[in-house]
Amino acid sequence: MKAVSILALLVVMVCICITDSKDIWKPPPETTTEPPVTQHQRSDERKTRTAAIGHGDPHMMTFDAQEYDFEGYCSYVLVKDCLKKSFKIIADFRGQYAPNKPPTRMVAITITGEGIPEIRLLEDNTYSIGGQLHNNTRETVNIHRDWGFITVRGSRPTVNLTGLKLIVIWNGGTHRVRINLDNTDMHGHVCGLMGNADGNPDNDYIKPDGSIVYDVNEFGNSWAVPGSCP
Ligand SMILES: *[C@@H]1O[C@H](CO)[C@@H](O)[C@H](O)[C@H]1NC(C)=O
Ligand SMILES: *[C@@H]1O[C@H](CO)[C@@H](O)[C@H](O)[C@H]1NC(C)=O
Ligand SMILES: [Ca+2]
Repeated sequence: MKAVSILALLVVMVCICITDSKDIWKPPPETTTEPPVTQHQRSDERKTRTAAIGHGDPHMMTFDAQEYDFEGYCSYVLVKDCLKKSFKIIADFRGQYAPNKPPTRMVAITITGEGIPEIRLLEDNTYSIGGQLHNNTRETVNIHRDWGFITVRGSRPTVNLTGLKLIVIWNGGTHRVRINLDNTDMHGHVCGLMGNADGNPDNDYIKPDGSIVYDVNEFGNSWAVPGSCP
């Protein structure tokens, strides 16, 4: 009789112990499983996030989502192929009331590339290809051979450079440019005000000489096109 109750008590105690140990064995909040999840998310973002945006007086967001304001008055390299130099996108920054007085904003975009005639997107949303102005055109215009085409959507010219997998959407009215770089081979090999598109926002302030700086004005000024300042 006594032996049975002791056995029963033991069984109950063992059960409590197992239940307790299960409760205690919840992983603590900061375990080693968390950092890999974050890294995984970041590499997913690298694959999907390919857009850089500049708008207003100018607020910039790089391909890697680094945000900053840069009040310049010259023309600046927004993005270019740093490796093979296959293309370059330049923005003209100008003061609203005087060429070199605040507030400043982007007033024109110039796209150049190997074998591509120069494309200019202007403040009134007209554009030119190789110097030929297209004013108030609604139809899709092909860019020389099969480099791509320009369509006007809701008055905003959209440049689709199909070979380079590069899309530039411009709205002169809001001084807004959006650049989509869908060519993953280019990621990490571009440079300019929109950063290097390698997935890391912390290394985007890279000057043309390859050095990383922390001062936005030093970074911005380093990308001025020589001779373009008013
Ligand atoms: C486009 O045409 C409008 C009038 O139709 C004119 O006011 C404007 O200046 C033209 N744009 C350019 C860049 O020539
Ligand atoms: C750009 O052109 C390519 C090829 O025609 C097409 O697949 C893609 O959807 C276009 N992108 C945009 C944003 O128009
Ligand atoms: Ca980066």
